[in-house]
Amino acid sequence: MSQDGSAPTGAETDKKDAQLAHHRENAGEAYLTTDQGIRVSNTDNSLKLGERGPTLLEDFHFREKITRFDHERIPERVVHARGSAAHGYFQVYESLADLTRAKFLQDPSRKTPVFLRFSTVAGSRGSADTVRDVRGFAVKFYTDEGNFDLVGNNIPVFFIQDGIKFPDVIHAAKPEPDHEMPQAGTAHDSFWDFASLQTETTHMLMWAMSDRAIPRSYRMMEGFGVHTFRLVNAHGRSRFVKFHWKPLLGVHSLVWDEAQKLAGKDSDFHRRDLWEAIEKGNFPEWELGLQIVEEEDAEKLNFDLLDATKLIPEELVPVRRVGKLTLNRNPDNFFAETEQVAFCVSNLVPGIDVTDDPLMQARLFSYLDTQITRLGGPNFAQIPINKPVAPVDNHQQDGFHQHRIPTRKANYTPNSIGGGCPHLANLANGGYVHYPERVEGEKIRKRAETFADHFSQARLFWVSMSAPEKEHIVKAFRFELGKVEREEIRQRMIVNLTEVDAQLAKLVADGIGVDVQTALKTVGRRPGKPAVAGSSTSPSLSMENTLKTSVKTRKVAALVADGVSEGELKDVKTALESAGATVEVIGPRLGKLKSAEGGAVPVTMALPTTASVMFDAVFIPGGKASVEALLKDGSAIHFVLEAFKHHKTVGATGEGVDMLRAVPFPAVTLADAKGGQGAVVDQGVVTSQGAPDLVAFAGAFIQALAQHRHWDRPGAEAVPA
Ligand code: HDE
Repeated sequence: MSQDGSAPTGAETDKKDAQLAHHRENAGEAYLTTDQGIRVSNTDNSLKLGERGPTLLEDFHFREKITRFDHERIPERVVHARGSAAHGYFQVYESLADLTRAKFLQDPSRKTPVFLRFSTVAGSRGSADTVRDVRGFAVKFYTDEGNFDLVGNNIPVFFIQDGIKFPDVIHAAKPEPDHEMPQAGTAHDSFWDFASLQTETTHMLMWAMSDRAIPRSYRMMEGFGVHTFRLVNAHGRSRFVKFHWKPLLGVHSLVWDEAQKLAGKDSDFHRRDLWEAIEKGNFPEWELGLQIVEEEDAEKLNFDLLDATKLIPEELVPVRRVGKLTLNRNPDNFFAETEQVAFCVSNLVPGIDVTDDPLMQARLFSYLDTQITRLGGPNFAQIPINKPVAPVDNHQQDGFHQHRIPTRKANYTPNSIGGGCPHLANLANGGYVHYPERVEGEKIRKRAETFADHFSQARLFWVSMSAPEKEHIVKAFRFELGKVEREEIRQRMIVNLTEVDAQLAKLVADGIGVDVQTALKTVGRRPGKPAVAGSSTSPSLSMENTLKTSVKTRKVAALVADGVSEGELKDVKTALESAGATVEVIGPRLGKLKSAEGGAVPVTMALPTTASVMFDAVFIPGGKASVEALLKDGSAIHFVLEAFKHHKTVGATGEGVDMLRAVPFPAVTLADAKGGQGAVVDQGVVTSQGAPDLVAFAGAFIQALAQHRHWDRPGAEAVPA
């Protein structure tokens, strides 16, 4: 039994699945019927008056079929419309009873079922995955005490401090109201107009312009609860907490040029990546992290814990890793599960409570409210994916799509007719009792003074970045602001950036036709806020310091043609696959190629259907004829150059190295043409020529691939691909 004695240990992971099983339908061999169960004899021709005559109104099958089709769509989410989700489970490492009375955080043997939906924010349902945007990271825990939803993002802070500004920031970010452009991106006037006027956005803008906003994969993103929550233990002791999700594959990103190309080449890039990883059994994992702040220590911080534009540096309050979430099952049906799932910040279980963060307070209202429209009425908690595994019993009734048939005679509290049922639960019986925080004050529309600093943490972020990360941020600002037509908006943004860092402002200004001094004069420096000094850093903010130890689930393209060296291909492929990477053999067409050894090499992807942006690395095995054929194919040459441009690992063995030598490949030291032992590695380009040393090559290639990207590659910029 688990600690609360309510359920057998370890069995909880199946509870949600078992519940969903009741709703799954696949009758197999069966007759086609109408919604009323009447067997249909013909679904290809409507009922007409004569073969060429008009369709008859009495054709109930035709009318039902068309009517149902007409009503297939529901409103998409007003934000976070584009998303992908998966099922899994969460398990705590050790009891957190000292911190919280939430049962699912107390029993290490308990596997709590979860459903996790990732999303972009601004784009509509059909928009591209790889746009520059914040990513949603929403987790629903189906606990025995009811649903707990941790509705977070992949960025630990938010654009605004008070939820009343949410419609403004979203209206500004979404496509403009007259022409609905641009789709899913913020590189337009209205967003930067708002951002430049609302300086509290600055910290989040730094994150949004960083590589965090173009993740390599949902599986390689951090997640954050953003707000300060409370954990309350059985003695009623409350502590502040920030929630983190740490991906076990590390935090990695795309390159902006790559992200833009992917939006066309594979607009489902992240969705496909998640789906395929789970189908292959490469289950994504995150550790849940907690930053705990004792109530009495909150005052000691130099920012307000209730301000969602601030984070707690991990160097100040370390993240304690307390459990692991694993995604292990794709949904059966996108609409029924991923589209209909409804997360809500106010879905809380005993032991987890909220704070007075004014952003959070607005969210406590908004989610349920929006879902009443989106899901067609107030009964959406009965939709299978939303249904708790904990028993539900109350006097809420009626409304659209009521599925339950209540048989109680008394539908009110208190009652005697129904034996007083259902009963109220006190603390001991698992009742949710709000933390009795003491508050007093005047009713007032005012931002707290403690929320006034808009730049210190933006600066902390900037100074904590590595040189390549800084360069990417500058380029992202130049790209976004470069698309802003109104000069005064660009000027205002530059003035704001001077408050973050003078060098940052100058570098961005130089790229967008703004002179910093003129901008300062025209706009007038904001009163009371001189440029923030200070150079303390928070290394945990930099993706440079993430895990770079594994090549698990990394995708490698092996470029081949007829005459490829089967031995080189096979040995390297086997080595990569045993290290956990995936290798696609990419040839000029599907089918089988003839190898140099005379064997048949199956092609898994045809070159015209793919592109280097869909891979983490490229490998060119030897085989004279194969390399000669590749050198005659512009798209093969482009493939290799583009991978180099995007700082990816490029490898070649035997005559494969000749390809790198023959194309306008930037100055990189390659293996000696005369051949020799071992592998040569320069800027992430791995080569072994002549009779290649495949063991040394594979080892070096794997090591290079684990680095994710080779940012220190001076020639990359010069590649025209
Ligand atoms: Fe949301 N947000 N949000 N948000 N949010 C919604 O709820 C809202 C905010 C987040 O995969 C909506 O069901 C307000 C912060 C995610 O289904 C809506 C404010 C964070 C998702 C809503 C915020 C988030 C949503 C739209 C400012 C990170 C997608 C559809 C006070 C901590 C969940 C829906 C999914 C969705 C309101 C700010 C995360 C309109 C008013 C901060 C991941 O209710």
